[in-house]
Amino acid sequence: MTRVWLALGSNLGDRAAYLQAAREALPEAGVRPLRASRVAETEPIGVEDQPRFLNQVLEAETSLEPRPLLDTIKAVERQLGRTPGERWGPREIDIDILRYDGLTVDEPGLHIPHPELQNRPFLLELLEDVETR
Ligand code: PH2
Ligand code: MG
Ligand code: MG
Repeated sequence: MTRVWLALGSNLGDRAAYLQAAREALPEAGVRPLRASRVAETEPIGVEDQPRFLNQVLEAETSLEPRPLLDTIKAVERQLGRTPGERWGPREIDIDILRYDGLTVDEPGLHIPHPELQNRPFLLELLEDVETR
């Protein structure tokens, strides 16, 4: 089992329900949440003209390797009804890998730790918050 940290984000529809649905769908997909941060409402970063996000960080364990984990969380996003949209644009549910154990991965489409981590202070705050749970 490996310890991973995931970011959940939603800024379309019933945002809290999408976060909850993600937390509930992950175990069946082989990703078991251990601790969840508080849910934060955050100003959109990147594309600014879009609704505010709800974001949350999960600490989880999984036996999936990084690439299968990525494929799995993408499948969960689709299962929950994520519709295709522009990069950094509005989305019903986004599930990103922030950290995978202490591993660094730089492959097409798969970058760990999450390359935007240092540019999104709320993610750093939520990573700290999850430690207090
Ligand atoms: N995700 C993005 C782009 N911008 N802004 C906030 N506040 N929260 C996000 O999760 C977010 C974002 C692309 O994944
Ligand atoms: Mg994202
Ligand atoms: Mg994503």
